[in-house]
Amino acid sequence: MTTPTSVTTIERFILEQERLHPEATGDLSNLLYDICLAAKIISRNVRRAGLTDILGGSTTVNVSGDLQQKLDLIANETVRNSLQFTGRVCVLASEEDDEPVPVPANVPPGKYVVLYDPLDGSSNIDVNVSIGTIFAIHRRVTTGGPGKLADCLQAGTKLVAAGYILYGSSTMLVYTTGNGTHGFTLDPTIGEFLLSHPHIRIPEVGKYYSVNESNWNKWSPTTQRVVAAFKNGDGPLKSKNARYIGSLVADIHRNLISGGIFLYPGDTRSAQGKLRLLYEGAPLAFVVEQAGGAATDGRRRIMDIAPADLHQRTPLVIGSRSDVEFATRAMSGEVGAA
Ligand code: FDP
Repeated sequence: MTTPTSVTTIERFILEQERLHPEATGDLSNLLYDICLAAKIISRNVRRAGLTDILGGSTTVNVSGDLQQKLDLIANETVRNSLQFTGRVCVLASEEDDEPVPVPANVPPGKYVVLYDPLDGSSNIDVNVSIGTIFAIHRRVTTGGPGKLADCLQAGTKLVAAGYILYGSSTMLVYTTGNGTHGFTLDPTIGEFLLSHPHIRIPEVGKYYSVNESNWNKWSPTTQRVVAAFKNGDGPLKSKNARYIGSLVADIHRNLISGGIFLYPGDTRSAQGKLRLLYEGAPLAFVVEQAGGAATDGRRRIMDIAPADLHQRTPLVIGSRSDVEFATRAMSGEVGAA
């Protein structure tokens, strides 16, 4: 752990993890460093956002219908430019782009595929509330030439690594390669991510429930009963405190550390809810499961869902295992929630 003369940088940690896999070529380690670089650049821009002319909505609307803000566009390009020239990746897919972006023709396509949400929680940018970047790494499944859509359309169970960067009161990078979930805090004085939260374990039962309750009238009676149970208690289930930032990475991170359940269910506007399976649901499910939590769409484990579409949405129920199991049992009709 960290002492005044010894710190565990993310580089040292990634290298130690790599040594557990003698067959590793180092490409994944280097890809994770590339992501760290993008994280530091985005973090710098976020920290200076009020000072430079990068706040405010731009005129474009992304494929999911959200107003893209300038910082979203900058973050999108920052991740792409940090990853596409190294020969480690064959294709990138971003929540902000309509189609997958193969690496440039003059770059040898690598064996990894990266899907990312460059700046999640964009409605919070202008008001100085925490936002985040989410990333998901798969191994390529097609052969020859640039990466293709099929490389991107893989279930969460195939993920090699996933994580997020939270631009909060400090900047944190939290990730998993399937060997636990680990958190690093950016020390701005030395420009390094330092291991601050090794082996994160989410409490089995959470103290928070996080949901946009203004959607209450748009929910099914079952969803209403589940949320009411978290709010008021239900038999052995104790009532919880509400916390909802409306910035997914921040909501997930708080619940990961303190324990809680986050829900973005389907409603009368969208049966599949709002969040995207490939850029949000699956990578966050991997992180939370590796910390001992759970994630479902109200019926199925998120990690098991085979995607059919790059930008497909999914209802999301994620967090402390016991709470997710309660909600999922109720939503899949096995037991009543109230
Ligand atoms: P935003 O629209 O601000 O980009 O996926 C996008 C997201 O934020 C998530 O970060 C957040 O959890 C959710 O949408 C908030 O949606 P509501 O405003 O409908 O609650």
